[in-house]
Amino acid sequence: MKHFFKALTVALVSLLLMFVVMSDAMAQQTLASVKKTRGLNDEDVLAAAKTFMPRGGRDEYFAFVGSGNSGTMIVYGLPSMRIYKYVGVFSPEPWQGYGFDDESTLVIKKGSLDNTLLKYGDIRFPALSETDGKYDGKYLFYSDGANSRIALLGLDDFETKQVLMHPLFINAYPGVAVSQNNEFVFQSSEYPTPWDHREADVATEYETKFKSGITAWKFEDTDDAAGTGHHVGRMIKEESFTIELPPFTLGYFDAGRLAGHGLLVGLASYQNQHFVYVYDYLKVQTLKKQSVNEFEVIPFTDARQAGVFALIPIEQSAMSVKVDPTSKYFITASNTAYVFDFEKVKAALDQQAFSGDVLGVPKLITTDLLYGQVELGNKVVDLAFDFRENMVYSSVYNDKKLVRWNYETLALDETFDLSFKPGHLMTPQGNSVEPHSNYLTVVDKEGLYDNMLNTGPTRPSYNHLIDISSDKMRDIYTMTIPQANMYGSVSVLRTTIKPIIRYPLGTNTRTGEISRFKTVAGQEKIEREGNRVHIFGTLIRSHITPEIVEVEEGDIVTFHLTNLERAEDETHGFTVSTYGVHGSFEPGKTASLTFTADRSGVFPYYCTEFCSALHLEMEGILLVRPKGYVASGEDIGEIELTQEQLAEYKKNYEDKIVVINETQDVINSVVTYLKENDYQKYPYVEALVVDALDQLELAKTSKANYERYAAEGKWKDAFLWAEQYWQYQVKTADVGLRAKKLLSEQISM
Ligand SMILES: [Cu+2]
Repeated sequence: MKHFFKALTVALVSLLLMFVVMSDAMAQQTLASVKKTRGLNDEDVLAAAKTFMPRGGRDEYFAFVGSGNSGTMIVYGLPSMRIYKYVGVFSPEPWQGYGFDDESTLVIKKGSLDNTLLKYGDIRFPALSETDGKYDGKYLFYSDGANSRIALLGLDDFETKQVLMHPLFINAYPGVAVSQNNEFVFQSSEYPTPWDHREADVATEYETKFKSGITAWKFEDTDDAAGTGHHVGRMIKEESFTIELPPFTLGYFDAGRLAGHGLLVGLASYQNQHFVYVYDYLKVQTLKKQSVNEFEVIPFTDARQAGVFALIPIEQSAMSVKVDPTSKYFITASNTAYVFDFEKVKAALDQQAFSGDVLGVPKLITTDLLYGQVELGNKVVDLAFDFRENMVYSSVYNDKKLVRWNYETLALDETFDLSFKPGHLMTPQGNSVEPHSNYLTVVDKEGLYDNMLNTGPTRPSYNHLIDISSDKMRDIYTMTIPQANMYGSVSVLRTTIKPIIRYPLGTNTRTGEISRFKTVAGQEKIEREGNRVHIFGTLIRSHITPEIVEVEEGDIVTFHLTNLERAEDETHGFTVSTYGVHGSFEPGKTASLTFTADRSGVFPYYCTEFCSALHLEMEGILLVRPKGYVASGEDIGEIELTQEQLAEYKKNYEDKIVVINETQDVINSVVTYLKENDYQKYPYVEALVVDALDQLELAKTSKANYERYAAEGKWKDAFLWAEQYWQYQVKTADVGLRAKKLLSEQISM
């Protein structure tokens, strides 16, 4: 500990010296001089100013993107384009312990065929949950094309809650769509195969045994019974159903909203013939279902007779098809963009106005349904909608340009030349009934830049931020997306998402329920039954309890750990050295780590998060005794301290008490200020104060302990508990000062 303070003093002194030397040079810097030295023009500086986040400013939007085959979700912010988090979805992610603790491992394994822990995915186009066609900020859905899985994430804590493997499809399209009140989450196959792992001959049985299909996963947003604010919705496999289709290759799809509710539109192709399909998923529910591999299926023959699925032939292949925010139209991303009239399509499908068929699927007459068409260029990739009346952006890959056009007047508005070939597009809230029109993100598939570091043969994906707030588009930022082959993003206003700060104590975060392994302070214990050992432990600055665990070689051991913290961002990690045992514990979380102690020896365990200045003291020892080991010698009992050691602990204790009193003065002055200025009137300030006082409440036990040990002359224990008490005080003071600053800002506004 002494070393720590000595090092701190040295560091502070050198920092001061450095400042004295540097401040002279820094004083001469001006905006003009920096522009000159770095070779920036006005346009560069303007772009930087548009994306820079000053203190106290938060990004306007959350954005989410699937990271291709790494199977994780990336959270970034607009307009700063800063990456905030990687979240494991289809593959394990060590930082948050996803696929490492028992609870999250179960989530991944449940979504596999044979209880294996799949380690990658293929995720491209996520969808946000909706209420009346507006993003509600509660859930996010992903499809894994490679392994035919679907996943659900809760946006209250940014954790994956559910992964399901498709019981029929061998391969899935790596995108999803939701109906306007999340009644269904849609997933389709991409490449045709026989279903359910059956065999068939490609040459002779392709048309009879190979299939495609579309699944409507029933989603239920169950009430949060515990009242924790935790979103506990789930997809219900038993109430989901699949429409069976002939062997079409299926592509991008989107769900109609408002007047278009009940129809799904998507891309289909067969032997170089291209189509937009329309699927009435409401009407299909009245048909009789068969059970295939314990999953409800509507046979194609029944679906055909009922006329619930039809094809609209298009002359060119398209990369996507999207429903406009008003649901009056759906538009293809193709060199000639086809704008279809939703009402006409609905009526034609209802009246079964068919003409011919492909593989038995009826065709509608394209010209009867077309509102209009617009020539956009060579290799159109994607579309994104704008809030301004009927505006849409298209990316034209080979022409290196973006085209803004009006899909009602069918007139081109503005073309923006790019320095790269553009891929997928996103406008904030763009795939909902209320898109915004300040930013557009454009994925860059080329990534050869003279202003980026060369990271070897594989480069990151690049995502450009285009300012579309005025008539003239401007490319204002290029972010690098590591660990990802990037496709589509979705983005929602920051204020729509309401993230939690802490879980109710003892929460199994994957189910939202209180874990039966929840352990509170003072209740820590080790239970043994035969070779099964359960450790019920707690984590809090700066202790892991218990500190010593003894087991025998061959025992099956589970650490059930609860993070007792209530403070903001006070996560603890836990790892047992060289044993491959690891977990992450957010405030209030309980998770379990099970392993077989198959190697004898001494294995330190410790906290892997830098959680406080005393973080390194969060440690303990796992002792794995060799099988049949019998302890020899006497129990030596507690080691006695020498008089000198005792005197040093007493001195340390007394010094700590001085610091504690000083810290208390700070807390008192803050509390006085807050009370005098009616902090309760400001909800965010009040939340901080509650957090701060919560810390002090937890500190009471530590105070009682150090006072008791001091009275008994046990100076080592007294010092350690005083240290613990001070940790709480510091956190209280820190949160209190933030509350004070915020309150003074609110008052002066
Ligand atoms: Cu820690």
